[in-house]
Amino acid sequence: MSTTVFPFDPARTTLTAEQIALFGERGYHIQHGVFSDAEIAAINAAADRVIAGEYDKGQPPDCRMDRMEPVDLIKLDNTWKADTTMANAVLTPRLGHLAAQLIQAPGIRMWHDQLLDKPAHGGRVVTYHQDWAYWQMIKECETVTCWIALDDVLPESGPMVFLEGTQKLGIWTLPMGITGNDAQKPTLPADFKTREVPVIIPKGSVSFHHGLLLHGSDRNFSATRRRALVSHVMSTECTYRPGQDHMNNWKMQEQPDCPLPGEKFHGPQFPPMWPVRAA
Ligand SMILES: O=C(O)CCC(=O)C(=O)O
Repeated sequence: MSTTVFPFDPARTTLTAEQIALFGERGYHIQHGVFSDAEIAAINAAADRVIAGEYDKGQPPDCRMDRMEPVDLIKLDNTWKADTTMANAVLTPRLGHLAAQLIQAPGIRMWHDQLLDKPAHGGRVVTYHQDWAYWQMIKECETVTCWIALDDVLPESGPMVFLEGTQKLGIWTLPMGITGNDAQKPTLPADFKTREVPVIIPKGSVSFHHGLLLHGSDRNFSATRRRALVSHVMSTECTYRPGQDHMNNWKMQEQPDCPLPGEKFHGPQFPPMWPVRAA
């Protein structure tokens, strides 16, 4: 079993002022060619190993939701703990550098990752939601979701759909169940101008969205899998606010170096991604 490293060249992940301003307006940014085809093949091989229960780091991901019959969505959380190639991919400074520029943060830490595998002719609806609504234990909404396409995303393969600009509405709705059958759109203020933007991107591209942007996705109607590796990240300035339950709350309590209420997130549950530390 080999592990893959992802070399970093800041020139390839430096954004223009216009791209950063557009993220502020629209709530999302698409960066093409972040990972090469060979790198995506290596990530997919690692993802299949983790799904099969092979962990080169000697421990499982924090959470597995892939044991239902029929399997309609494979969802694993914190695969970075289980596999070195997965860790190298979701923690790469390529993502950290891009996310830091988009939310103008001095540094970026991992919040958690997710491997999402929607099977062909299947998969679930992901109800429209805002990520930060589920992450109220992060006091400041300085979060970005970096969604790495592991397959070419087609209009019929259940792409994410963004409701452009909705990050400006603040906290909106919290669906009761995030996955299921409910594709219903939230009712927005009548005078609020938005449009639906399906994220149709080739594998290796990465879609970035703000923690308050409303988004969801449909089932996969295509004949191929729709896989994504998602790196949910936050500013290094973000602080812990107890209250809402989340996998990360109980996982971080298992570590000796765990943030106390009001402290900045730190410790092994939240690895730093940016800036790059000297070796
Ligand atoms: O991949 C999907 O269909 C939804 C993913 C999502 O909601 C997210 O990564 O925030």
